[in-house]
Amino acid sequence: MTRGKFITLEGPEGAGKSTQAAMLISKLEARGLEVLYSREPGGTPMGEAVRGILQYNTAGEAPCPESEVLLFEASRAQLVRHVLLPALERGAWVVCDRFADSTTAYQGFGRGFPVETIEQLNHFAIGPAVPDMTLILDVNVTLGLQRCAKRQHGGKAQYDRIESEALDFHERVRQGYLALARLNPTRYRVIDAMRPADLVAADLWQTVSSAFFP
Ligand code: T5A
Repeated sequence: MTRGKFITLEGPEGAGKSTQAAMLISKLEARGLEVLYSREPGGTPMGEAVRGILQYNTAGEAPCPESEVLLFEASRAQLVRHVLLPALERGAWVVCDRFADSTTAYQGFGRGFPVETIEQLNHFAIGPAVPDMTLILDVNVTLGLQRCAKRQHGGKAQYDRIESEALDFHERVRQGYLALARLNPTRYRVIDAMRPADLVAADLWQTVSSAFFP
């Protein structure tokens, strides 16, 4: 059985990753492929519990920055072993809404942990589940946060723990993604996500189809 392809969607808050994941999956399924959607943090019972701790302090306290890194990695390790690798090995394609590059961007570039340390932890957590393609949906941080606010609370901003970080944190995250893309243009593709969703989807499909269905 040929291993399926693994595509990850990344980007700052409100870039439109979930919206684009749904549109991409429809197009892949229309080609007769089995496609699995997953998201991070989450995607397993343990990962969803960790998501609550990370976003909404459901353990009753906020994780310290070091715990935050390790909780993201723990959620990821579980998702990889219990869901992603079995799917890829049976030939399914996987579209994941955030993955290891989020930890590099948010905890590395955003929080300021050494990027090499984060990449070692990512490597330990993901093992052989290296994405075949990572689509970075690039959006201006102010526009992205405005989109999140509208979606969640009818225009009234009320953000989760990480969305509530200062604008300069989110700007470092955005610039971190763009730096990753410059270092490895083979795996990463940057898509301008500041346009209407259907234009972003068309660009994204052109990128995916020209790589995998030439
Ligand atoms: N995190 C995560 C880390 O710090 N480290 C890690 O290792 C990992 C894995 C996850 C949080 O955890 C952090 C990053 C995050 O802060 P989450 O709830 O999963 O949080 O949130 P995000 O992945 O950030 O998703 P967002 O809430 O930012 O949204 P999306 O998925 O990017 O965007 P989407 O599709 O939900 O769209 C948001 C709104 O914008 C509209 C949509 O209709 C929706 O209302 N929209 C557009 N509007 C105009 N034009 C477009 N092109 C639009 N596309 C979407």
